[in-house]
Amino acid sequence: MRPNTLKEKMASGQPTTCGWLSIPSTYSAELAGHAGFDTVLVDLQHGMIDFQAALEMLQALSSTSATPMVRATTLDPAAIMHLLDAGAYGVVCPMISTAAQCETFVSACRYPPRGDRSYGPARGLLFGGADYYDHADSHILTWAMIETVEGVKNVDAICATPGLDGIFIGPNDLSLALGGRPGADFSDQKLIDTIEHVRVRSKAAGKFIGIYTGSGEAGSKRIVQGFDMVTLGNDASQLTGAMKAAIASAKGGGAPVAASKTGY
Ligand code: 3PY
Ligand code: MG
Repeated sequence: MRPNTLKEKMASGQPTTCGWLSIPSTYSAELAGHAGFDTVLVDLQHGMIDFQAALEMLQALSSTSATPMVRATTLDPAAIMHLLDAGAYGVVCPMISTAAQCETFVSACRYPPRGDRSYGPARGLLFGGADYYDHADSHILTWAMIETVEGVKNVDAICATPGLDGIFIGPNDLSLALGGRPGADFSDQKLIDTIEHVRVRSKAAGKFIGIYTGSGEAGSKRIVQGFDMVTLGNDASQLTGAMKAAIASAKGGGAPVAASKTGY
C-alpha cells in the first residue's frame, strides 16, 4: 500500500504542515498539493465543499506528494466511511467531546474486528494499492478534534480510545466554548492554558497533536510549542491575504497586511 508519509514523518518526530482547502476546486487542490505541504486536507465542515467536489479534489491531490486528508462535516459514520472509500488517508472529526463519540469515530475508520468500517474501498484501492485492505487500518490517520469544554474535560478518556492516532485542536470553537471570541482572544490566558493542557495530555498518551492556526508565523510558534502538525490558515485566507498585499503594494506600500487570526 502507498505509505502514509505524514504519519511516517510525525512518528519520526518531524513537525509537519497541513494545507487546508475550503474552495471547491481541483486546481486549488493541485496547487496546494504541489506547494510543499506534508498533507493537504479537504474541509467538508466549513469549506464550501460537498462529497462530489471532495472526491475530485482527492483525485487532484493524487498527482502530488501531499498525504490527502479530509475533515468530515460531523460525526456521521456513513459519511466518514464514504470519504475513506474516496481515498482519504486521514480523517479529522470535529466536536469530539466524549470517549463514546471518539469510539464511534475511530470504529468507522477501522475494518472488523477493530471497528465497523464497511468494505468497499473504491478509490482507496486505486490510490492506496491492491493490498489496501491489509494495511488500511495501520495507514489511515484518525484525528479527534477537541474544541469543547466537555472535550477538554474528557481529554484523557478520549486519548485512551484504541485506534485513535491524534488530537486536533480547533482554537476558534475552543475560544467560544471558554466564553471568548473566535480569533480575537487567542491571547486569552485561559485559552492559552487550555490548549497547552490538551497538548500535554495528548502527548502523554502517545498521540500526535495538531492545531489550526491562521498564518505561517502562528504555525511556527505552535511547532516550537511542540505540535506535530500545524495548519497555516486556509486557501481562502491565504488567497485573500496575497491579493490584499498586492493591492497595498501597488498603491505605494501602505500598511503590511495583518494575517487573519481566525484563519478565515
Ligand atoms: C476551529 O478553530 O474551531 C476549527 O475548527 C478550525 O477550523
Ligand atoms: Mg471548529
